[in-house]
Amino acid sequence: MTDKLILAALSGRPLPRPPIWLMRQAGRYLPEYRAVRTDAGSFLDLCYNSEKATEVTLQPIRRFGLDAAILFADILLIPHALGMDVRFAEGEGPVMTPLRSGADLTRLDGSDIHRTLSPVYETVRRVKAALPASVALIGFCGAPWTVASYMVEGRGKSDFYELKKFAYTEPQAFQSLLRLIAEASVAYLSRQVDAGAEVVQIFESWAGAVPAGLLESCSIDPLRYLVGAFKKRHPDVPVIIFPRGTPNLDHYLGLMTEGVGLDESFAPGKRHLYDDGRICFQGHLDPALLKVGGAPMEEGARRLLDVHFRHEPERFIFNLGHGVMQHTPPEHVARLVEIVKGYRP
Ligand code: 1CP
Repeated sequence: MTDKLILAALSGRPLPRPPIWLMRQAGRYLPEYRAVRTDAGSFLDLCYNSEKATEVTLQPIRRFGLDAAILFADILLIPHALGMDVRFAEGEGPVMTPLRSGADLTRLDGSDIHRTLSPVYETVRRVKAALPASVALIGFCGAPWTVASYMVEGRGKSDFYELKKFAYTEPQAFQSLLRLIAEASVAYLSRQVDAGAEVVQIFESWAGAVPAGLLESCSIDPLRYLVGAFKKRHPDVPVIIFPRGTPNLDHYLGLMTEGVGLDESFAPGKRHLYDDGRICFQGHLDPALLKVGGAPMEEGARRLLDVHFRHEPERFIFNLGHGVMQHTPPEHVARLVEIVKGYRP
């Protein structure tokens, strides 16, 4: 039997201590990441360089002794593999020529995504071979609505007007786009699992931007399709869904299979409203507290542990509510890991 705590948490087995990993645990806040990143060329070059992507995936594991590694890649590799001209502009985030109508969808081609994505699968194989036996390997993709937001807006951090306009004015073409992303994502996750991923996380990072009128058709239904198709192929691989910022968590719980990622806006005291005794809760320390460090961070972490773990030492994975912020001191991460690993119910 495996003694990976992340897998035990997701299958509801009792835990000797809370497991921990962090979203964006690899990244610019680590000097060793910046060193590899400088040598690698563009961000996409780094994602498709199996040797370097393996190295940056492993860096936070070596430094902090986290309980899971997350594959170093990006949710925007799917648009890239579908034929979009994704680039990562320095200081600006992702940029691509946007899809603004049904007619633009002819630019996409889902017939051969693995040709582009095969280096990612090689990274998964290499990471799996190098990881300590107690550390789980997490694969991931973006949820269709979130990935579509980048493809239609053409960039990150937007007001989502173009995305919503597409969804409202050409609902059928928009459904075709969501379906194309979902099908590519199932194939992509499936290959990650074949290569060694043991858990998958689906990032609905812009769940908070879904208007109520589009919630079911554009976020919930495409996710249900994605999870259902994935589970058909890999019934035993746990799935974590991260619907960041949603005020409608109850709508998502129906399609959750093993895990839900919570963000820092979720009040821990509300757990019982959503806890059906089945789902593993993951999260949800404010990333700003990790950057602040010291007593506020330690108190924040203990408060979460007291609520989620003390009364029921199972079905909880410690994480942040979102990714590690830039300029977070690595010593704060080390201290957080120490607190979480040292916590006893
Ligand atoms: O130059 C750099 O180093 C770029 C920074 C960076 C990194 C480190 C980007 C650009 N992506 C990543 C890696 C990444 N992205 C990982 C693997 C590493 C890890 O977690 O340790 C993962 C899981 C992601 C997932 C991702 N990419 C999400 C979902 C999670 C989230 O943050 O909500 C999203 C939305 C993206 C898009 C993206 N990629 C990069 C940026 C700056 C962004 C966000 C842009 C925006 O704000 O809209």
